[in-house]
Amino acid sequence: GIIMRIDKDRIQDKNQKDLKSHQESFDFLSNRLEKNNCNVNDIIDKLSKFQVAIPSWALGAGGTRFGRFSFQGEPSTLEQKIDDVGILHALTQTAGAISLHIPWDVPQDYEAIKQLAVSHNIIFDAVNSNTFQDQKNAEKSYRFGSLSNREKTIREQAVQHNIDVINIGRKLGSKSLTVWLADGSNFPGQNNFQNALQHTQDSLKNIYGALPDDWKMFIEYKPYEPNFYSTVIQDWGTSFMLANECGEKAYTLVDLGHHLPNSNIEQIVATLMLKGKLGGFHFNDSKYGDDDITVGSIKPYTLFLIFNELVYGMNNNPQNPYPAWMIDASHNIKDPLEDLIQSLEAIQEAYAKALLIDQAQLRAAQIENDVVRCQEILQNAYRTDVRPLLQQARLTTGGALSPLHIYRSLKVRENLITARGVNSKAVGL
Ligand code: AOS
Ligand code: ZN
Ligand code: ZN
Repeated sequence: GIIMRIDKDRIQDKNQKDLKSHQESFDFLSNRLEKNNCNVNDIIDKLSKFQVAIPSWALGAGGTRFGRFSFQGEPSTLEQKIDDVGILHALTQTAGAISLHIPWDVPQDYEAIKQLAVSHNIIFDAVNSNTFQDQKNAEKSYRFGSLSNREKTIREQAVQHNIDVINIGRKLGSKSLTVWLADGSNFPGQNNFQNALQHTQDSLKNIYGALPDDWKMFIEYKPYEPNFYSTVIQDWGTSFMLANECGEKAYTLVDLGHHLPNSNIEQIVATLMLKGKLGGFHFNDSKYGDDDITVGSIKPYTLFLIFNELVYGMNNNPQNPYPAWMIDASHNIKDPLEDLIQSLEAIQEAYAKALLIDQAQLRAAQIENDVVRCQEILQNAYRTDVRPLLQQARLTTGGALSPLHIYRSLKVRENLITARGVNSKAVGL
């Protein structure tokens, strides 16, 4: 088929027009920051190295149980999904990985898929298992749960699926498995909480037993949905406990949308990093629940506070591995690629602002119990417009000064529609 690609020359060409005004704002900002003892080169370097995986399921339009409006030109094959991530990465230089979902994304030809990814300079991040849907030809149904099910044969089928997913990931060069378990109950009395948890523990241990030595297992938690009375792995404490029981290659995964309103997510991050158990991270934003809307569109200050803890942890917690970053969002009405560009920008922005915080000064103010100064230090960083730093990072890596503008001016979506047709449909959703 037609492969959609944006090469670096084209991006550089497009950058020309904004180069002078970028240089002015970058010089102004970096002068000011250097005066405040900020190492601007170090920040630029960190921003350009920060890579966020794109999940294969975020490239088509999402929906709700009331329906889904597909977006024209959305990818309908794994190859097309990889091409889409390639476009995002070319423009932003921040999306250097794709996260696959099995069985939605089972490759036909592994070598061809790997080569395609290499050609876009992207790697395969965590592979995700799916025991929340009944698959075609499946012997047993997950209607009443999978890893937690009362029935042993159903648990075994779910464990085997996870092992199959590991084996698919191995062939692609993935190094981690994410388990998001939808199991739970819809009504009080439906389940025995203790049995469900015990079965889940045993099932996870069986999966863990099949994990290669250089792999990690991420255990994602979520308080509700699709089950509306209880979820077996409802919170970080349950996930943390299960990960500890499994062993040192098992970690907790934090998805920003998986907390009850007003939870202190930044404190959860700090606790997990102290204990060396924060393995993965799913970015999104929400107003009510697991809304999965564009990162930074509702609570950018919270995102900044979370990044403050992440930066602290990355600097001070050698016991915690470098976390796996992923966007886990759903785009019901926007062009998914435009939404992902906005999300990547919001992530980099929060990260850059967190890097501006003078940790030594903050520590000093904390020791003096100067609460006002503590707040000032955080908010001075937060109120800085760091966008020229993001642009500079993209410029040095060959990305776009303004990814969204270039995306539109190159008519990427129009080209995708021409190549794939108006009625192309994302699979699996
Ligand atoms: C579900 O709410 C979780 O966020 C999962 O991480 C993810 O969205 C799912 O695995 C995709 O089907
Ligand atoms: Zn998630
Ligand atoms: Zn979610």
